Amino acid sequence: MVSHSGLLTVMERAARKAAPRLRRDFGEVEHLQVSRKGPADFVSLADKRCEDALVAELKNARPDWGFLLEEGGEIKGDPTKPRWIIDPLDGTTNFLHGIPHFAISIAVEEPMPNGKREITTGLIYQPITDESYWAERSRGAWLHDRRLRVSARRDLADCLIATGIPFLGHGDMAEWSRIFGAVAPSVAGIRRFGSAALDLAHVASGRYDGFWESGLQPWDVAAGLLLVREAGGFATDFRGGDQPIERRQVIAGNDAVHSKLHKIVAGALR
Ligand code: 2AM
Ligand code: CA
Ligand code: CA
Ligand code: CA
Repeated sequence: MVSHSGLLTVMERAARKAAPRLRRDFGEVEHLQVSRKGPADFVSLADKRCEDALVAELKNARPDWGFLLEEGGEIKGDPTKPRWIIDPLDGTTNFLHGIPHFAISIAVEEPMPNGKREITTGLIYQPITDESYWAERSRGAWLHDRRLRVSARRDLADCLIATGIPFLGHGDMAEWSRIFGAVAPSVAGIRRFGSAALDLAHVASGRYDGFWESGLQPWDVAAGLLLVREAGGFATDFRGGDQPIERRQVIAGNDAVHSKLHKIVAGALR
């Protein structure tokens, strides 16, 4: 049994405090006010309420830390301190369609002595299943008190791969189609469940053998990337580099699956 740090206790408490409201809104989704941030880019009152609840709780616990929020944007804090990167509801489209596949994602980004900022702690909490995926740098990835490990499959023909499909006005559909055309005939199956955070949590837990998607925002992937790496996996951008957040591209999996997916993706890029 492992006990996580005080910081994760703070994060999990915030997520568990925000979750009942999210569950209640999910049960009355037909009454929720929904607006559009762009074509097919929906946001509901539930996203905002959840984000507000998380911010209030986390601000209380760490008053001088800043935030990067999907809905609220940037809230500046003490630049020498860590900041929170939060997606209050990853999988809004599922949520609005009554599909119970969505999560809260909270990551901590810390300033390092070399001037860079790195993700050091992550939590992905799935309110409907009450599953809490968490990772701390060098301390592994966990589902509650169970240590997570990426899958051991090495032959693509045995692999279940997750992806995200570009949607109206977002992402490069032609590029995605070329990659899909090359991946699909080589693997056992492809899934698109609509929550990048949970996709990465499921790569970390070995349910999926691999994942690729582009056009993702920092709050979609910050916690999930740490989970995959701490579970012994690889998570890079499409060129195999260590900038999946900056380049908004993710390929993830164990070493073998990652390298095979990377080869296919590289061949499909123009
Ligand atoms: P969101 O639910 O927080 O907006 C997966 O492709 C990612 O894209 C999800 O993590 C999702 O995050 C985001 N996304 C935004 N709008 C979407 C849409 N219309 N369809 C699918 N994903 C969407
Ligand atoms: Ca959104
Ligand atoms: Ca998201
Ligand atoms: Ca969201």
